[in-house]
Amino acid sequence: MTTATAPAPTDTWPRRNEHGLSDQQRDECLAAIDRDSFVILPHLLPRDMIDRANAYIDGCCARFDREERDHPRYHETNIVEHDPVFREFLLYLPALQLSYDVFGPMFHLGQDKWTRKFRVDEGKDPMSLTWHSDGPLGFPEVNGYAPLHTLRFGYFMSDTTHGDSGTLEVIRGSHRKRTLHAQQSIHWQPFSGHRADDFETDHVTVQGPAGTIVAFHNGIWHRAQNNRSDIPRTIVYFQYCPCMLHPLHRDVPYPGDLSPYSAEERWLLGEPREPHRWVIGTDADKQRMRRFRRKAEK
Ligand SMILES: O=C(O)CCC(=O)C(=O)O
Repeated sequence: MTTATAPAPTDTWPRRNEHGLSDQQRDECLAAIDRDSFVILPHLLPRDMIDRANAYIDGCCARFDREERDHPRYHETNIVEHDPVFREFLLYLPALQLSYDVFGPMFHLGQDKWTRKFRVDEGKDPMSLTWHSDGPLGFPEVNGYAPLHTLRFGYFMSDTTHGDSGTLEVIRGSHRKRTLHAQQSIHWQPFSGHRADDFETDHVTVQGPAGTIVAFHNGIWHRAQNNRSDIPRTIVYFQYCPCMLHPLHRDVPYPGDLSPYSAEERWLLGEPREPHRWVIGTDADKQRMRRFRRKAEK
């Protein structure tokens, strides 16, 4: 087993979330995802975003403890609306640059969630996850593996450089192996569980300080086990996908009032529109994410 470690915080620690990737860094990240199924971004998340997200999550966990004493599950989905800091995650420039690189202008938010795991020594923490891939379920493999249809960003809100933190583990390059739970042929069969496979070769434990950002392909085999340390392990996930794909937890078209949000946020959150504009898009639609193009295209 190997360990992938994030860069240590330095003077170049970005001060603002507008700290984007250069075109060369974008190329390097895409090449790493294509080769390894994941990449650790060259930037750490700004410290103040980590602090504000953790302050919000601390408050939630305290409330869950009060409300659900028996088996509290420390997680939430659809968090953009819960605290202004999550709007900054939604628009985090490096994530949107890479999403634009992969999907072009017609992508939107596929998932937004946080999870915190406290120490659990006995039994399985309901928030720990065994080996799986993010699909696609009910969609055939293409040439033996899963095409990229979601790009996921995991933002480490806690340090995971110590052992037994319950951090993310992955199988390097597994998006090029057989998909763990996709259809194996065009003949649909009901889901019968993940395939058992080789989870030792190219097994990588992703470690890093708070602020580490990992991006990965939906086809990657990954897991996160119990936290057996005294440091709560907290992660925020934001995932992007083509607009024609339905987000995992959110209602689309957006059912509420989008007037407080910017044009980019409204697009990512699934602003109501005519059906064909979810799939093909008009010229105006394709302008919405134009800010995230490469410098060379501008
Ligand atoms: O906690 C983690 O980092 C893993 C989460 C995960 O595997 C998932 O949400 O699919």
